[in-house]
Amino acid sequence: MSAEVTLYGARYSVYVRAALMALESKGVSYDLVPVDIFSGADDLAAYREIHPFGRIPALRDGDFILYETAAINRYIDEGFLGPRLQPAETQSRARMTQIMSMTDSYAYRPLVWDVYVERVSNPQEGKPTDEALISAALPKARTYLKALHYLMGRQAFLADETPTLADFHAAPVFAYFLEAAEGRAVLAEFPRVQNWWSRIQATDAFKRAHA
Ligand SMILES: N[C@@H](CCC(=O)N[C@@H](CS)C(=O)NCC(=O)O)C(=O)O
Repeated sequence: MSAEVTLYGARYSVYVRAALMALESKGVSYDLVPVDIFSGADDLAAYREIHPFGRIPALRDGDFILYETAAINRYIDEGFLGPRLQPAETQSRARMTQIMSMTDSYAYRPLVWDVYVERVSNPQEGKPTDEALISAALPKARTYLKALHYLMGRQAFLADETPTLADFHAAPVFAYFLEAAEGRAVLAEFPRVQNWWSRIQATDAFKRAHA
């Protein structure tokens, strides 16, 4: 039986992982077509026919092509059977969108590129670490986690009592950030966020997307 949708991308990407978490949560069958955006290969020109900005992921459902992870994940939730991945209540749904946007705008670059890549990935690849980038990123990371602490309040997940698209946006960013000792130290300052991390990490969707 053929898969319901095609996802283009690579499993190392936080945004691909966010889409995989949505697909896995919903139980949608998919083919993951490998696109290694950092390979520098000439054949990426063909991928730009699908995603003109050359980022991953992109989704194909029949003739319908969609890029931008927030749009992809809303489509997966609204277009397929399975558990609801967006809060029913208007204000919670607005919080979900807010947290997704905050993660894109204020967390992805400092937590993944400035902390994880500089502290963990560059040394593994024999590249130098820019300590100034890490130092500048940590206050930004603290601001993000502090905001999550207040916005999630006493809920089990970031925008509701069950996982939503907000959790799928944030969790892959945390997975990289927490590979760095500095990331783990920042998380320890925010016990509510730390408890959320334990819960989201334990979900099958997280495990399958990060396998
Ligand atoms: N706004 C895009 C961001 C996707 C994105 O930046 N993906 C990264 C991988 S995690 C990428 O493709 N980077 C390639 C590049 O920066 O050239 C989305 O929401 O899908």
